[in-house]
Amino acid sequence: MRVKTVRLILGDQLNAKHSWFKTKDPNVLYTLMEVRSETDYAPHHIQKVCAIFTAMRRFAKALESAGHQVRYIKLDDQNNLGFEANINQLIEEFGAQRFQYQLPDEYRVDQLLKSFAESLEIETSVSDTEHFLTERDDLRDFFEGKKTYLMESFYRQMRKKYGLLMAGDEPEGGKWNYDTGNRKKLPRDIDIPEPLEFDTDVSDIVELLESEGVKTIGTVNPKKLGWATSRREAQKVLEYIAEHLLNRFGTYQDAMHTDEWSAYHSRLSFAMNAKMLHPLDVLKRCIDEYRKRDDIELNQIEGFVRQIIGWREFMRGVYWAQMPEFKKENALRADRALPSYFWTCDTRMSCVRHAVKQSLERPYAHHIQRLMVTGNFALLAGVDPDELDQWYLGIYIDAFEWVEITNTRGMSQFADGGLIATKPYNSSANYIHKMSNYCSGCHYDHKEKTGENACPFNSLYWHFYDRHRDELGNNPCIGMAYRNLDRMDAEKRAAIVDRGQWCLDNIESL
Ligand code: FAD
Ligand code: DLZ
Ligand code: SF4
Repeated sequence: MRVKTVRLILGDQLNAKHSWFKTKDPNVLYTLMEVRSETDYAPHHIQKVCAIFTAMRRFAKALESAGHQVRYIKLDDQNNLGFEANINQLIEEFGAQRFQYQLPDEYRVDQLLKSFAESLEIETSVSDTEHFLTERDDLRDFFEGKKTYLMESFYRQMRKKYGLLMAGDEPEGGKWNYDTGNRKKLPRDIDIPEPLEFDTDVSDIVELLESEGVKTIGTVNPKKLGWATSRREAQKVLEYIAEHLLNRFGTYQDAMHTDEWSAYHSRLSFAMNAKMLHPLDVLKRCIDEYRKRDDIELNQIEGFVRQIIGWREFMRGVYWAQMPEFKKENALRADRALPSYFWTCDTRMSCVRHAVKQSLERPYAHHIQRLMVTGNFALLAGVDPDELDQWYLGIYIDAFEWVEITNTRGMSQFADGGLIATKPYNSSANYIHKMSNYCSGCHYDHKEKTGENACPFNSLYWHFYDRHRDELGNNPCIGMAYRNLDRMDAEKRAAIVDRGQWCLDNIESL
């Protein structure tokens, strides 16, 4: 058989609605491939690899059933030598005259495919993924010449552009942002609906990863992968969220609890990042539900809309405006090794233990666990952002570099020197105690700053500001922290900073 065109679909390009698939063309061969460059660029959570391979295999089957020609290359297929060699083989085998691919979302793969395409002697072209609501370079133009990228101004423009929750030119309800009403702890007696999970058998993939020696982290029940791995399953999760979780999404967005791993969060990031679901479909379904029901208030839906057309699109724009330099940013010159308990959860700090344990059991933690527990601790401790990126990139099911690195280096670690966040997102135990029940079961005392039982976050918080005075002292958004530090009794301040130093010197034993 001969085909004219070979089209590559990457593991996070599972967009069944893409215009490529509108017509069935016997001259086109679609190919998806499981390759070591992608399984090995970070130590991925085993459930993440299982979910991606399952979703890729299902997508390939669905294309075939719809009458398209597909060549699916499994990890252990003979002659599977990676993207470039495999595509070359297909071009030769089918006598193809054209190679086409979709814009990769990761800089590394973008560069690789760009230079590979240039090296080919046949015609090549690249298409949009038809997934995002902005073009790759929109944000660069939007913030041209600015030192800080303000998400809020981008978000307002997006609301207007897509007419989401708008009353004419004004935001519905009169305010753009209802975040101040969204900071509640979970009440004791609240009955949170169980997250909707599936029971996909991934035994064959688990065996494949073992036999091929792919290094993974975390655990999996091979008979029951819970994550949505097809468009149909992802749509079921979306329905479930609209009906059962949206009404409290905003209110408890920041809350953490030892018995809840996702609370009112949507867990849609993987389905969206793999492009099984389009962000506008998600938003339209949820806004419809909001319009239909009396018990979903504006703060719930506005918070949800902001995450998706605001933060998600914004982070993608930052990525393309700042890469590849962004990957080297380390404004606070953080260079500490990532403590081993990020891989084992063996620490007496209850909040870190819970967040890491949960992430090893399920490749998921919600935003505040990532930002204010693991991220906050790493920031206060001065962990090398390269090591931290590897951790976040591997452990979470939704982790793809465009959204992982911008959140980790930018939002969480202030390694970009304040491009994304005007001040570091950090806190002492105060915030964690306010938003969770973690502290009540902790070895450490959340109220104490000094002494051997004092919560490490409390002294590390002040140690952080003390040691970064040169970089942060003149930042007007942090003035209050420095005023409080300077107002402290000198002896007390020295004792806190000493305790912080002790925590750093003994970080493995915390
Ligand atoms: P929900 O709370 O239900 O939010 C709805 C959707 O909004 C999410 O599915 C997601 O698509 C979007 N969203 C929310 N916050 C953000 C954000 N800050 N940036 C981009 N999109 C957002 N998100 C990823 O998708 N991949 C990552 O690799 C990733 N790494 C992160 C690393 C750190 C250190 C931090 C602080 C955040 C990271 N995030 C990442 C953002 C956020 O934590 C996740 O998108 C969210 O927890 C996913 O869970 P959910 O689908 O239940 O989200
Ligand atoms: C994350 C991932 C993994 C683990 N494996 C594959 C794979 O075998 N084949 C593939 O095409 N994609 C995989 N992916 C997703 C890619 O890393 C992702 O498509 C690129 O980073 C572009 O964003
Ligand atoms: Fe975390 Fe400190 Fe609270 Fe323990 S006391 S759970 S270490 S914030």
